[in-house]
Amino acid sequence: MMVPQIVQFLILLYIFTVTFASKEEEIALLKWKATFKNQTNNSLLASWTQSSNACRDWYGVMCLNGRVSKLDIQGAHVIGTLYDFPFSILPFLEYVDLSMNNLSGTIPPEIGNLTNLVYLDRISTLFKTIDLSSNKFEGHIPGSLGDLIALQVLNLSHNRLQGNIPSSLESLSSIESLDLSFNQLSGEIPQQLVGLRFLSLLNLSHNHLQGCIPQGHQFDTFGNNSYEGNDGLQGFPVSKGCGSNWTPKTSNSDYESDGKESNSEFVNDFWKAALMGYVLEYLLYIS
Ligand SMILES: *[C@@H]1O[C@H](CO)[C@@H](O)[C@H](O)[C@H]1NC(C)=O
Ligand SMILES: *[C@@H]1O[C@H](CO)[C@@H](O)[C@H](O)[C@H]1NC(C)=O
Ligand SMILES: *[C@@H]1O[C@H](CO)[C@@H](O)[C@H](O)[C@H]1NC(C)=O
Ligand SMILES: *[C@@H]1O[C@H](CO)[C@@H](O)[C@H](O)[C@H]1NC(C)=O
Ligand SMILES: *[C@@H]1O[C@H](CO)[C@@H](O)[C@H](O)[C@H]1NC(C)=O
Ligand SMILES: *[C@@H]1O[C@H](CO)[C@@H](O)[C@H](O)[C@H]1NC(C)=O
Ligand SMILES: CC(=O)N[C@H]1CO[C@H](CO)[C@@H](O)[C@@H]1O
Repeated sequence: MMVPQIVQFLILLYIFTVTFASKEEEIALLKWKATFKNQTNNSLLASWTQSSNACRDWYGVMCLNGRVSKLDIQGAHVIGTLYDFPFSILPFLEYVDLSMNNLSGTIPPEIGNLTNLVYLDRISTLFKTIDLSSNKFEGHIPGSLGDLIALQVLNLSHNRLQGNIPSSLESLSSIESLDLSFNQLSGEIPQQLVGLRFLSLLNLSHNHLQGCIPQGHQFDTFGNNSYEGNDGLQGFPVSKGCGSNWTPKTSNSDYESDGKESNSEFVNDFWKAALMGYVLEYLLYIS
C-alpha cells in the first residue's frame, strides 16, 4: 500500500524534530532540577533523568531539531528558584511556562539571555511566551526582560513583585499580551509603553500603581478591568482626564490605614513630578 506523501513528510518531520537534546541542555536542566525541594518525590518530573532522552521522554519538554524549544511544567508542584535556571544554555527556548508552581526568589536578569526571544528573524511555530504567573517571585521585574524583543506573551501575574514597571519594556515590540496583575508594583505606568503597537491585552490590575494612565494608540482600547484595584490611577478609562486642572486627592481613603499618612508629603511631590512628566510628554508629543 502506498503511504501518502504527506504522511511520509510528517513522519520525517517527526523523526527530525524528536531527536536527542544536546547533552549540555539535559545536564543543565538536571542541575536546575537538583535544586528543587522535594524533587525526589515529584512524580511529574520523575521522567527527568540522566538515562532518558529529554526530547522524547521528559515531562513538559519539547524540542525542535534536537534542541529544547518549549518547557511547560505548569502546576508541576515544583518548589524552588530560578537562580540555577540555565537561561544562557538554552538558546532555542522560546516558550517557557513555569506557572502555578512554588517558585520563589527574584527573577534573575539572565532571563534576558534567552537568545531565541531576542531575535525577530526566526520562523517559529510557537507563540513566544514567558509565563511565570502564580508563583512566589519577589523583588523587581528585571529590566533585561526588555531585551526579549521577539516575546509575544508575558505573564508575571499573581506573584509578589515590587517596584516600578521597568520602562525598558517599551522595547518589547512584538508583545501582544502583558499581564502583571496581582503583584505589589508601584509608581507610574511608563508612558513609553504607548509605543507597543501589537499590545491587545494589558492587565495591571491589583497592584499599587499611581499616576496618569498613558493615553493613545493601544491604550485607547483597554477598559477599566485592565487597571482595577490600584492605589491611584487616573485618566481614561478609570476617571475623567489627568490634565492640568486636575488635583490630587488629599484624603487617604484609597490606602490601608497602616501609617501611610506620613507619606503624604512625598506623595504630593510625587504627583507634581508625575504631572510635570506628563505635560513634558504631551508637549513632545504634539511637537
Ligand atoms: C512527597 O511524598 C509524601 C509521602 O509520600 C507526600 O505526602 C507528599 O505530598 C509528597 N510531596 C510532593 C511535593 O509531591
Ligand atoms: C511552598 O514552599 C514553601 C517552602 O519553600 C512552603 O513553606 C510552602 O508551604 C509551599 N507552598 C505550597 C502552596 O506548596
Ligand atoms: C546573561 O545576562 C547577564 C545579565 O543580563 C549578562 O551580564 C551576561 O553577560 C549574560 N551572559 C551571556 C552568556 O549572555
Ligand atoms: C496569566 O496567568 C494566570 C494564571 O496564573 C491566568 O489566570 C491569566 O489568565 C493569565 N493571563 C493571561 C492574559 O492569559
Ligand atoms: C468600568 O467600565 C464599565 C463599562 O465599560 C462600567 O459599566 C463600569 O461602571 C466601570 N467601572 C468602574 C469601577 O469605573
Ligand atoms: C485582569 O485580571 C482580573 C483578575 O483575573 C480580571 O478580572 C480582569 O478581567 C482582567 N482584565 C483583563 C483586561 O483581562
Ligand atoms: C511541601 C512538601 O511536600 N514538603 C515535604 C517535603 O518532604 C519532606 C520530607 O521528605 C516533608 O516533611 C515535607 O512536608
